[in-house]
Amino acid sequence: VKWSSVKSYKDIRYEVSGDGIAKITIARPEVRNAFRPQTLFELEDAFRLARDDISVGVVILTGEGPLAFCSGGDQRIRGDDGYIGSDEVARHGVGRLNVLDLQVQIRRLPKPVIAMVAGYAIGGGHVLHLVCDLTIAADNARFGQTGPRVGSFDGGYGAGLLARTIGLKRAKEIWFLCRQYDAQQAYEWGLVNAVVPLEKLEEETIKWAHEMLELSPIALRMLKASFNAADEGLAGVQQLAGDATMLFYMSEEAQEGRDAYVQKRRPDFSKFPRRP
Ligand code: 2NE
Repeated sequence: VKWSSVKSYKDIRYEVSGDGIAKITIARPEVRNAFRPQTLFELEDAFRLARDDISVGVVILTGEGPLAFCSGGDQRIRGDDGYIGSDEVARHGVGRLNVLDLQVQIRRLPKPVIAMVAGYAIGGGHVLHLVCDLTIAADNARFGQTGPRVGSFDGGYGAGLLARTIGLKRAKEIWFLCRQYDAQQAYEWGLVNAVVPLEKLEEETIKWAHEMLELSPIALRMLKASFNAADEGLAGVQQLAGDATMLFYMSEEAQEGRDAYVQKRRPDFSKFPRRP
């Protein structure tokens, strides 16, 4: 695949393949791709572009270099109330935990998101791969949470979704002991979908993306929303109901309602069956 850059950022790269794949790369390898508020604002922007681009069907989230996917929040700029940005968008000196907004955005994005993990997926970086729909890991990948060691925790998706993914006992082990686990262990636990040699990581991830690109976009969209719905409560119902509205808008029956309003006449729904 020959990637083309769509927009330039400071902390990330956003590229597209030209055949339906968007790739978003966290590019702070000097800190194992730890994120700061700026990184997260940029990631949110790139995911928004990927969502709005109707030629994009699958999004890959990854980290630069073979050493890390992401090592979580940048501890060097962690203030007393969150992570403090120094750049234009976030220089108010107020701490943020805006990775939580990104997690919601990835879950909500109506296209499959694949985490492509080489090296460490640790702390908030581990939760980022967790909220992606699929994870393809290189054989050098290492997974774990560090919260209780560095004075932090993610009790949202970080705890609850982890427990749903690999079971309560294992999720508690990961959080309570702060150990690291290799790719094979993660595979055996169902935390990742496949483990491949590092040099084959992108090739294999693209293969998975291409397989999904051959399938119905609306069926994939509905499945993603359905898998998430129960865990999201009313927000999950809202997303599914929104998709139902979208599909209804595409029907003659809904269009009759719109046309009647615009033409200032009574709608005639008589030809539409009361389905059993
Ligand atoms: C990721 C890990 C295991 C890598 O170890 P290693 O030995 O390969 O590299 P090293 O030497 O530790 O790291 C290389 C450089 O990257 C920096 C290091 O400080 C080091 O810098 P220099 O000494 O070269 O100057 N670096 C790595 N991770 C960083 C980070 N997160 N923040 C700032 N600098 C970082 C190892 O580096 C590691 O364990 N890193 C820390 C992982 C961690 O605890 N992350 C935060 C968890 S809390 C969180 O993410 C969070 C949350 O819980 C809730 C909401 C939001 C965020």
